[in-house]
Amino acid sequence: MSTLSLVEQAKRSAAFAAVDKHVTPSVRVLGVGSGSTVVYAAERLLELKNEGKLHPELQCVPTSFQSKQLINEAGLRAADLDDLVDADPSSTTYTAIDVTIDGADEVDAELNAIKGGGGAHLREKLVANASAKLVLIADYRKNSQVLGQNWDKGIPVEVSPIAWQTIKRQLERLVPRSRALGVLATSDAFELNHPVATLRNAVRKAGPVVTDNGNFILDVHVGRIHDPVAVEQLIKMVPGVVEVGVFSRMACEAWFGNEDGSVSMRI
Ligand code: ABF
Repeated sequence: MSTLSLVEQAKRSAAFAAVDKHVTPSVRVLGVGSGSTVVYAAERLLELKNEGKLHPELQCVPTSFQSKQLINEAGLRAADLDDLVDADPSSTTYTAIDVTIDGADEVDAELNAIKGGGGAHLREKLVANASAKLVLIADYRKNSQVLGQNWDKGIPVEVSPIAWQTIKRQLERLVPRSRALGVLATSDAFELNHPVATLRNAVRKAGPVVTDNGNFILDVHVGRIHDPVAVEQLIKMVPGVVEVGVFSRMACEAWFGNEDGSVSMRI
């Protein structure tokens, strides 16, 4: 009988199913995401490694310090994205990674995702964008029809600390700012005409969370997101925004562990 809670068992089921399907002996470069669900993916990778079922030259690209730690603990070889991208100068593709497996805070019916609850979405998006396939893994709490339906902590937005309050103000006036710029900014893209942006503070220490890259995180509450592509672009356009935790049209598949122990896959 599993001693894991329902949620943890769901994470584990989704992670194992996705790794078993995608990390075959032919995969030479694997992106490894961040978060607690990916911990189970790393557990399965170690099992497959011990069973001799991974490519002998498998290289793993981390998306955070935590991710690098998971790769090391699984006895796998970590690789830097920039070293891989120039490995074959004659290559005509921009994808250096065969497949990336990563978690998510929420996934909608079209596989758009909110990511960055852990503050690693800049490297996660760089790795995802350099991947031929992005496969998301999550428990049933992340399985939504529309973004914002279940995730109530806002869109993680990594911003430069040098003018974070100016950036905050502009993010809270996305609609009027976009109209002033003549940019198609329908508030139909999201629910709130005036989003609320909150500086993510460190839980124990006083003061803001500082990302691996030395930036701050603003969590931007826009309500339900009906047009993830537009929302991602509108936020990314604000000067000083480094990266947005909306991953629109990037994932090719999502695996959800369900409350009843089953696993669902969305393509
Ligand atoms: C990372 O892990 C982040 O993009 C995302 O916010 C988080 C999901 O965490 P968990 O797997 O612990 O729910 O993928």
